[in-house]
Amino acid sequence: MKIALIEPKPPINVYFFLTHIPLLGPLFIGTMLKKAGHDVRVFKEDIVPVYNEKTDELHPFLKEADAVGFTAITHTINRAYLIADALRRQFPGKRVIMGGPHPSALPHEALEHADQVCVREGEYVALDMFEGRNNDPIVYGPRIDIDDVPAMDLSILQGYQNKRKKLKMKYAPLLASRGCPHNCIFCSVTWMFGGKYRIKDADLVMEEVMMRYKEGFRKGFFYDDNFAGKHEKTKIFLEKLIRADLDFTWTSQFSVHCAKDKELVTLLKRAKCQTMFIGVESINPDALKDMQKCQSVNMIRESINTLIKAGLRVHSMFILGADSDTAETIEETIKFSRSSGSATTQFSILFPIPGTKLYDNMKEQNRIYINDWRYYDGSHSVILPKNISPLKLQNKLIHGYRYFYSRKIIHWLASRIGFFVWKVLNKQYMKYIRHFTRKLRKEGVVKDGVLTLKGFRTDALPKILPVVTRRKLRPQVP
Ligand code: B12
Repeated sequence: MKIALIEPKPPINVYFFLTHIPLLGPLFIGTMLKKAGHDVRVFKEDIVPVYNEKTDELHPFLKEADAVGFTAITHTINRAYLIADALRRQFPGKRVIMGGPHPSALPHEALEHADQVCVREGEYVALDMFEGRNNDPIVYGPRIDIDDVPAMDLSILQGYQNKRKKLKMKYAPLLASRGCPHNCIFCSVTWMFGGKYRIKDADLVMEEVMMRYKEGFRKGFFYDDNFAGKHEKTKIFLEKLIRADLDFTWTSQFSVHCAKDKELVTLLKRAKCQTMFIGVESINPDALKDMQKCQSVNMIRESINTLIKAGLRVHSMFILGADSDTAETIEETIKFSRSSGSATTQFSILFPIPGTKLYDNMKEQNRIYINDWRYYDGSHSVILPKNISPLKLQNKLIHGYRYFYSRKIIHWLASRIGFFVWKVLNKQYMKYIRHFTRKLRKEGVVKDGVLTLKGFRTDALPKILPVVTRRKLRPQVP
């Protein structure tokens, strides 16, 4: 069979510098389908576009394919639906299968654009779905044994090498674990992969690192949500990596807890871990509690210090706009981002990912005021924050980046250009939240910068942002 697997491009890409990092779902599933004898091609739309909506033209391989699979997060799901609809319109009867975080959380929504939806992990069910042995509309993927997953075959990823066989992707995609023992209210990982942390056999991970190294990669990105979830097992892998003595630096995500283990920190440095992505989220203790982060402000401060002293680069990630956040606490968090000594930083506005506790809470409290999935990327305010107006929160995000990246001229320039482009692309959105905030203030929903949500009906708000007019924008306040 000819099978195309697609990762749609995001609508507004603020992560342009990381766009060549593919989601691994299509690569894992594609590798298994290829091993079963199918002609599989993975299209990451940032690298190879598959659909031109102006001409309604699909990529030739999609026209020939017997089945087309999509992976999508919430931010990219609208594009997945657009391409799937075009496919089904032009080629009725072509099998369309969806999977990934968003279809897993809202399978019935995805089924309006696909024949089948895979909920959660796909490795054990994808072959039966594509080969037509399992025709259930919603297929629930069981938790897999992570050692069963073969090393990714990158040759199926279209355009990852250019014509001179040079790598277009800078970072080798790698994965050493699945699942996360924590359950932060904004994150869908524990819901998707479970609270039991599964770590891959160190020899298998090492084999994959060597494979990528031989392909020419000199940098790697471990997609793990918590690279050192089981310290002792992680140490076994790190020792193997140190013994191999490769010219290979790498990056991954860690929790602040890892810094308590000095031996682990030393091994990370010796194994050429370069940048550690740390989920700091906030230095407002109440906001940490709101988000169910099991970490204290002291722990955050000490951990970052330890890691920097050990010579590791820290990329700290913050979330602004938890219920206990005010303009003042957000400002403190922003100030901390710089004083912490982090090399780079990332600010996100708290937003409700379908499938998470936060999403359920916000729906129940009727606080979602933008339903258009394209804005669910952490750079837009889509829920009513409690102690700050939406506009102020949005401006804090922009201010945070400007503040952090104002020390080096090159960073200063990049952040100014970045936000200029962002603002141009988001002109309508900014107009909307400006108007919306004014309206909230006028109606008394915002008093002295604080929201009083009693009696406020967000369901009266327009569903699709770009087509709203000022007249239609008015929220109804009884
Ligand atoms: C690497 C990564 C990134 C990379 C870029 C990846 C990319 N190309 O988009 C970077 C760092 C740039 C990034 C950025 C962002 N990310 Co991110 N990221 C991840 C991370 C850590 C790994 C993704 C991955 O490959 N996972 C491993 C694979 C195996 O899992 P999987 O994709 O779910 O696939 C399995 C199943 O879903 C299923 N499946 C998947 N596709 C298909 C298709 C078919 C046909 C079938 C049958 C099955 C199937 O089978 C697969 C194997 O079991 C995940 C967390 C996670 N652990 O998944 C977050 C995650 C995907 N990111 C997330 C988010 C929100 C973002 C951002 C919006 C940033 C933010 N502010 O938080 C941006 C947006 C990026 C963009 N595309 O515009 C959320 C998405 C949730 C959602 N519903 O939207 C996740 C889940 C983390 C979370 N907090 O919950 N991210």
